[in-house]
Amino acid sequence: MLNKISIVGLGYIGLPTATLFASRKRRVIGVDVSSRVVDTINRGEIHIVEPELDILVQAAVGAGYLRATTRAEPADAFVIAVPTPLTDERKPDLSYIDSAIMSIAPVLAKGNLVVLESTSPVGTTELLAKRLAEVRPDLSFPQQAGDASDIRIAYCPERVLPGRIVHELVANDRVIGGMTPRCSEAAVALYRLFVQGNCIVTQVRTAEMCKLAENSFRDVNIAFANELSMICDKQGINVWELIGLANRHPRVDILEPGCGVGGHCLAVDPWFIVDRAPEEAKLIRTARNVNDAKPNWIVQQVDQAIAEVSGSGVPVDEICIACLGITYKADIDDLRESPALQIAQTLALRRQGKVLIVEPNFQTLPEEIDGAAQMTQMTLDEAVAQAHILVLLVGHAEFRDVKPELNSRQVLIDTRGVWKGAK
Ligand code: SAJ
Repeated sequence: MLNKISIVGLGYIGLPTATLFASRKRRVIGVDVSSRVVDTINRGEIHIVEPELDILVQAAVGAGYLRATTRAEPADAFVIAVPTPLTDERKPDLSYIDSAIMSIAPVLAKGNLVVLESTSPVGTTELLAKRLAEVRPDLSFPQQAGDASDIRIAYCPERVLPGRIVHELVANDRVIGGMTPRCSEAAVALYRLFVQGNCIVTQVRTAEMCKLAENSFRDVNIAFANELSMICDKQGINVWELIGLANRHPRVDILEPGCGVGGHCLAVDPWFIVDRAPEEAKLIRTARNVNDAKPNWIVQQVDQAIAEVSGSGVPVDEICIACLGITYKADIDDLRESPALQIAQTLALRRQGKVLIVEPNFQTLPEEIDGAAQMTQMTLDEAVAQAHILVLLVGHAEFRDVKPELNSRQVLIDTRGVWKGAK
């Protein structure tokens, strides 16, 4: 029976997931530690930016299927979708999962299903089951009772792309890793309520590793492209032309170099594999280090451009640098772990007042990044008119098709190859 579903963690994944269960006319209790988030949702509004989500939340709350609260309540199924960040030592921080588990433990009842969605190191779901068994000795769990357990437990990662979350939650295949076959069955029944993709059953650890492998695969391939870009720069080769030619091979698909890897996924998840297999995860660790070193390499490129411009007679302290784009990837307004922002802030802190920001996805710069480093936001045309050096950091649509006319004394550093082919 899946009449009442509780989603613990109402962020980028939990809230869309809650609205999709609500759209299937299930009573959904959204649980979040933030009363601001809870109050926003109960007003039928949203606290994150994601296309279509505001309409879904308004409909779900308006129809009485979705209600948010800060305290867990009994339900037939619980989905844990809380953050799993890294500590400063690049270790997985599982404290949010532990808090979420402790919040639902008192309301668990025989026959309930608990699904962990948060991206987690391999073995986390079994730890979760162990913790629940410790605090609820009156209930039996899969590690003790196998298929006859009172509580069913599974791991089910999400693989949605920010900006397309609602569509991909419905359309993408889901990997379902139950701790026992009956745990998997229960989890498949839950996701079949809205998933139109395939629900593929596997072992719980395989499901945990699948998510990490997907993102590590992408991070390693981006690192290859970034390393290639630094090699080609040294050897006077246009890396964009090179990649275009190499990708004409029917079985080669080199990804795009950039100014680094941002977001709360690729920059984080591979470290979960490294943490559990430090000796074996050599390539995965190296790829992370290559991608994390790219922003500094871009700053060095800017330093070379400053020397070039000052050599043409412009006093160094008058040299103006325009950073085009500061979000973590194109056409979104998300700054999480953004290498472009890291570069802009590094330059601004070193060149007080001489760094311009062109960021079409923000009307005004968020205060947490504006005051400290004296960055001035303006339009692309204004920046082109004033800047001696233009650094294209993010391939926003606003930049992609129209390469601005630069004069012979201006220097362009295009870290995304956006204007390689523009007219
Ligand atoms: N990037 C490059 N070159 C590329 C592709 C990406 O430099 O060729 C950079 C982007 O600029 C960005 C970063 O990598 O800074 C990550 O971009 P992304 O396109 O991988 O997107 P994310 O991180 O928002 O989403 C990823 C997706 N994972 C995969 O594509 C394997 C998404 O499906 C996951 O659900 C998401 O991580 C997640 O939540 O884990």
